[in-house]
Amino acid sequence: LTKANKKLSLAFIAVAFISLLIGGLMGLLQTLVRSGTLTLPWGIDYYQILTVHGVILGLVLTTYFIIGFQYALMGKTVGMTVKERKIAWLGFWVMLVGTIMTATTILLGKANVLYTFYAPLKAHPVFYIGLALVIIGSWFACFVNFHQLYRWKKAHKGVKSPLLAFMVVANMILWLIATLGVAATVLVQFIPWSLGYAETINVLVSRTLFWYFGHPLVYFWLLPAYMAWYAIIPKIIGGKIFSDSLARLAFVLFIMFSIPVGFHHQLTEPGIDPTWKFIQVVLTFMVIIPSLLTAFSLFATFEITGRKKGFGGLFGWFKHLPWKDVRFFAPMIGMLAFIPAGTGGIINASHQLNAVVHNTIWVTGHFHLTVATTVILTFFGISYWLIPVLTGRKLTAKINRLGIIQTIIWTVGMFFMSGSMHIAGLLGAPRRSAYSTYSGTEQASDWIGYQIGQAIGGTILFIGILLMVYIFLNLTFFAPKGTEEFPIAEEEKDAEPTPKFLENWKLWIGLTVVLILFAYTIPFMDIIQHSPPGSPPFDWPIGNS
Ligand code: HAS
Repeated sequence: LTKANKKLSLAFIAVAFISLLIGGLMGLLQTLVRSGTLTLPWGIDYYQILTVHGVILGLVLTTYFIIGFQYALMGKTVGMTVKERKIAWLGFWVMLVGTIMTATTILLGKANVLYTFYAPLKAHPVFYIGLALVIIGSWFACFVNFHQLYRWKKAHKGVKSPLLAFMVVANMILWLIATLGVAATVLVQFIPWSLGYAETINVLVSRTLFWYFGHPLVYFWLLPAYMAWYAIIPKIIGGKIFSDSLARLAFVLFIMFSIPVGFHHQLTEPGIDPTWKFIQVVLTFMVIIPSLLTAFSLFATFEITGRKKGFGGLFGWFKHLPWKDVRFFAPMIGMLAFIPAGTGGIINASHQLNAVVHNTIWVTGHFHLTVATTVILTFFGISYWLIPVLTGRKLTAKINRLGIIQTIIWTVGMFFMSGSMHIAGLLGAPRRSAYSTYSGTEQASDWIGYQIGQAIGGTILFIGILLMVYIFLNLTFFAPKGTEEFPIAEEEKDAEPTPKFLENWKLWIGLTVVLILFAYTIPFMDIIQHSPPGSPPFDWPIGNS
């Protein structure tokens, strides 16, 4: 990696860690408010801090970390030209201006609309314009990454692309196609409506376009973690990539199946034909397959590596894993958490069970296990080697130890917080509500103990955040100078060659478009046809309806 490339990745990752601190503080405040322990001062609204929390952690932290990490992977595997880097910086600044605009409106209390910004909740237009800029800025990263691989392929005709570069491009294709939905609703519906050019907004169209984006969004978060699991963790444990083809296949399946499934967030939504909900639920079960392939592949890597090192017996290989190396330990806890987290996802996707958990705090528990444990612990695991690589410093034994402690704190905090959320959700506690006794109803009194459990977990997690920010500052400014390894695993020597068709992007993008058209065209036409009078899909300029 060149010095200039390192600076670029570090800029993105620094924004992610600043977001972690701000967003984490808001999370702590929320759990305290919900448990009845704290009343917010100075007229600050509960939904204001909840919006900061969701937007800054769910959208800002993730996007910046992912883009920074992916630039590092691309720079390392296929290089980056000066021109590509300039465009990448331009994207960074566009995103940053957008982020500041959005954050300012939320902090001023002009956008208490949560990270899903469901209509008819309305924010200040600057909130939506800022969001649009963040998305447009991220497209710069897409095109830079596409160009990097294209340039490399041109110079290496007929050669298989490096696995990590393939994975980055797959993730950015997914992102580009998915963000078209949210860009459409923001640009065509929300901005004109919030500016007063449109009198009304078609709620169902906006929610459908949001979830067309909202579900692949979660795989955009997950896939960088999978990049580390497939191609970096094997190197850290002293092994090889189990199967290059299987890894590529998993990523291709994510491109195809992560998008046409948005209705599983809208199963209780009136106005969508049940047949199409059923079809999208079936497709949701298809998107579970690449995760099961991943679980299989990881177990195989762990077992083969252990056995090669001479650890026999049924589970003897388990002992060889470098439990004391935080670069392995943190992502490993993330993987373990993904077993209950993914199971929860399967429960959510099952139509009848969804009726029990939808809009309860169970769902919040689900995504704190998925994105806030599996994904974030893997991102922390990546940070322990990536930040030293970017800053030319060393991960010391002391920071390694602190990292292990940080991981344990996170696990304990999340166990209490997410565990309480899951149980309270099953007892009917709604998500997204401040403290209330619900006029003293008996059912609500059952939730209180779990809300206190969430506050305890939230407090422990905040300590974890402070520790992680300290580790970030240490690795950026204070750790001793030196060189840290950029761990990229190789394939097994006797591996079967990867079939060429896996790199046929036109095929995968074509199939994805077909699936999207299949899953969305008829229901979308239905939605528009049955829109209530006075609520056309796009009601502008005023008076058009
Ligand atoms: Fe989800 C709601 C369904 C995965 C995030 N999800 C959400 C929301 C978020 C989110 C943020 O169908 C809330 C949105 C909102 O605000 O309303 N989700 C699924 C399904 C999966 C799934 C089927 N979700 C994720 C991931 C997320 C995420 C990943 C973030 C990163 N989710 C839903 C549904 C809803 C939902 C409904 C809507 C609920 C409602 O009604 O509102 C699947 O992708 C899960 C598949 C995963 C597995 C696990 C495989 C296990 C692996 C680990 C192996 C471990 C090893 C370690 C090898 C089947 C890969 C072993 C080591 C040893 C030492 C033993």
